Amino acid sequence: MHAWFDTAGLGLFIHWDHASQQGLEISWPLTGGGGVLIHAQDVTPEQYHSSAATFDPTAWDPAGLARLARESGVQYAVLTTKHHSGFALFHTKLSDWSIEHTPYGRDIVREFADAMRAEGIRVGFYFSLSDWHHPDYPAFTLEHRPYRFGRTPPMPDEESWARFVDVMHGQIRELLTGYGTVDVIWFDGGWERRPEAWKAKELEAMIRELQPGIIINDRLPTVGDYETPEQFVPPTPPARKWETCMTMNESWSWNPADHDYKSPRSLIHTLCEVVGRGGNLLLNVSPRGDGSLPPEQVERLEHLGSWVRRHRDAVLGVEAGLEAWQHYGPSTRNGSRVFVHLLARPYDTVTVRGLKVRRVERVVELASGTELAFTTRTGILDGWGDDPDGEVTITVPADLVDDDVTVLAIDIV
Ligand code: FHN
Repeated sequence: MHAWFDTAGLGLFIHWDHASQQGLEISWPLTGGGGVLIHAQDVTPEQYHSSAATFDPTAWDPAGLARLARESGVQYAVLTTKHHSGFALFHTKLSDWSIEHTPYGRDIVREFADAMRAEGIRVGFYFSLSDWHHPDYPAFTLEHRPYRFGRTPPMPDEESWARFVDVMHGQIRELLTGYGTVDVIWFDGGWERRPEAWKAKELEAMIRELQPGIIINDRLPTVGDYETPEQFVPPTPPARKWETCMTMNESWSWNPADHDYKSPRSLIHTLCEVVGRGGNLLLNVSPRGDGSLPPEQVERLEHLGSWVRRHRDAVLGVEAGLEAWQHYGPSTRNGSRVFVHLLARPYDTVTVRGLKVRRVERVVELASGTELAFTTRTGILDGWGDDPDGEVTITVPADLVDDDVTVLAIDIV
């Protein structure tokens, strides 16, 4: 895979649509809500689509968002260029259903990509294969309710489908030719049609030709470089690279009725759990209809960022650390330095097992750089060997315990 992605650690997901003006979850309300997304509302497709006409997010501040992302440790950002609702946040010659034909008019995808790159953040495009607005898909109507996974809306006749696939491939070509280097393409919605219908292999060939360095997620059926568990940290890490995408509350896009926010601390714990198992966390934010981020989400990003700035070396640019039995909690590694993340309290000392104890050079509390006292122990007979495995017990002074997660760095020569 790509070295940068393997150890990226933290990405930012951005779910946004004109319907954010109505405070609606993205796309699902037009199908009648959804069992999976507990806060998704039920409105008619007509009502859902109506807010495209007034979309004018004058408070959208891509430079501010990119700065906040960089300050929070974000390494890549993925924007919904087009969700299942079919509305494109970019200018497309292949449809009128886009930001170009709204009061705002400017190309949000371009503004996003330019702003992220200016802050050194890699650029990712989310793109839904399913399109509940395009007549050839066909568009989702009241007759298609209730929504059934993989069965609605029904497959159209061959000609309509061929036209749709041309438009869909064409829009992806537009995204991959007009916006500079695109680091990640993040597909979604592939469950509604069979793999052959998407012409997945042809699409992959086009993508790799246009953007040879790109990473493709696993949701274009039969294609993909990495796995995307959703809203969940897998107990056993997938065999290949993976990324957990997760919302801060229970909605992907701005929903003022959803107050089910995770605490800032639990988001930091999730980041540690994910990177400790070799994954990346793609943490979602949801701009409001005017483009501004809700204060609850800014607060969480800032809190996370303040912790990441103090513990950057332990979560960014690292790989999975020790085996689960060696330490009660996540751990990461960068070369000869092992980081143990202390998520559970209380503790006076922390014991890490199965280390080459004679090679432990030093232990520091990462945020302050304070060197910590430690003792080692091996089995009596093992201790007669040259390079025995044993345990290291580290004293952690109470005043160095972090409110969220304390990290100890162990240097093993
Ligand atoms: O239906 C979407 C949902 O709205 C959201 O975009 C998530 C992000 O992974 N993906 C889909 C469900 O798997």
